[in-house]
Amino acid sequence: MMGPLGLLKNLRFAKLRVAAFMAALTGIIAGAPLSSALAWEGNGTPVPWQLDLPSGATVIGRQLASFHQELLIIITAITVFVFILLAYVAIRFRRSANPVPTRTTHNFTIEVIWTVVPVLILAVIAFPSFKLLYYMDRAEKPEMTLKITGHQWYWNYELPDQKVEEYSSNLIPDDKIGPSQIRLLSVDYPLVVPVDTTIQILINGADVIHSWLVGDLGVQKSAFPGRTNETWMKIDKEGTYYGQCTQICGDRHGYMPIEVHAISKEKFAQWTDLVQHSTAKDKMRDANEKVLGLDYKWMDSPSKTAEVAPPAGASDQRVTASR
Ligand SMILES: [Cu+2]
Repeated sequence: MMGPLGLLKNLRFAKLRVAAFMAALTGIIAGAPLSSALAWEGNGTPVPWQLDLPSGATVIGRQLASFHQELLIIITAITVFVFILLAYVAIRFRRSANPVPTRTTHNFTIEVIWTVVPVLILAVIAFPSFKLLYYMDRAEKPEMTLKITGHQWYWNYELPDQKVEEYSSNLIPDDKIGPSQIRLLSVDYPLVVPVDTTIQILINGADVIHSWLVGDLGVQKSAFPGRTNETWMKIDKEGTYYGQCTQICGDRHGYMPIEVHAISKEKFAQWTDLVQHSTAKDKMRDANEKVLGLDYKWMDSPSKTAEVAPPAGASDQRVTASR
C-alpha cells in the first residue's frame, strides 16, 4: 500500500517524466527543419554527423530530395499543431480546473473540419508524389541500355549497346582493402557509365528478390526473378557513387555493394574500347586501371578472408543443382 507521501513523490516523478518527454519532443520537432538544411554532400559513403538524403547527381535524385524537404515541413507543422492541441487540452481541461465535465458528444463544424483538412493535406502531398513517380518510371528517349541482374550475393552488369558483355561485381575482401577503397562498399569491377546520357535501366533478379539502390542517383529498383523492371538515370556530375542491396536477400545481403563510376563520354568511349580490344589477359582490369585509375595490385595475391566472398557464379550452381 502506498502512503500519501509516496503517492505525492510518485506524482512529482510522473510530472518530471512528462516534462522531460515534452522537452525532448520539442527538441526533436525544432531540430527537424534544421537537420534538413544540413543536406549531406557525399557519394553514398557514411560520414560523421551525416543527416538527410544525399545532395543528388541526377535530376530525379534532386527532385526526391526536395520532395522529402517539403514533406518534412508538412510533417513538422502537423506534429507541432497536434502537440500544442494536446498540451492545451491537458492543461485547460484538467480535473482541478474543470470539475464538472461537459456532456457534449458532437460538433458538426469541427467534425467537417477534421475530415476535410486531412483530405486536402493528402491531396497536396499526392499530386507532386504521383508526378515524380511517373517521371521516374521510364526514360523518354534512352541513349543506351544498362542491364542489372541481382545474384546471391553480387551484381551483374551488362551494356549491350557498347558490346560490354555481362560481368560480375564482387565485394573486395576485408584484408584487401587499400587506402583508396572503402570497406563493404568497394567492389572489384565497378559499374562504369557516361555522364549526360539518358540510361535506360533494365533490372531483374537471378535467384531471390534484390534491390538496387544508389541514393545519389535517385535510383532504387527491386530486382525480381522472372520479371524485368525498368527505370532510368541521367547523371550530371562525374564521380564515384556507392549503394547497397536494399532487399533482405539472404545471409550475405550486406555484402553485395554497388560502386558506380560516372565518367565523361570521351573517357567512356576509351573504356568500352579497352574492354573489347585490350591485349591484356584481364581486359576489364586493364580498362579500369588505365581509364579509372583503379588499383588492382590486391588481386595478385590470394585473400585470407576470401572464403566469405564466394566466387562469381557460385550460387547459380547451387540453384541449378537443386532443380
Ligand atoms: Cu541482394
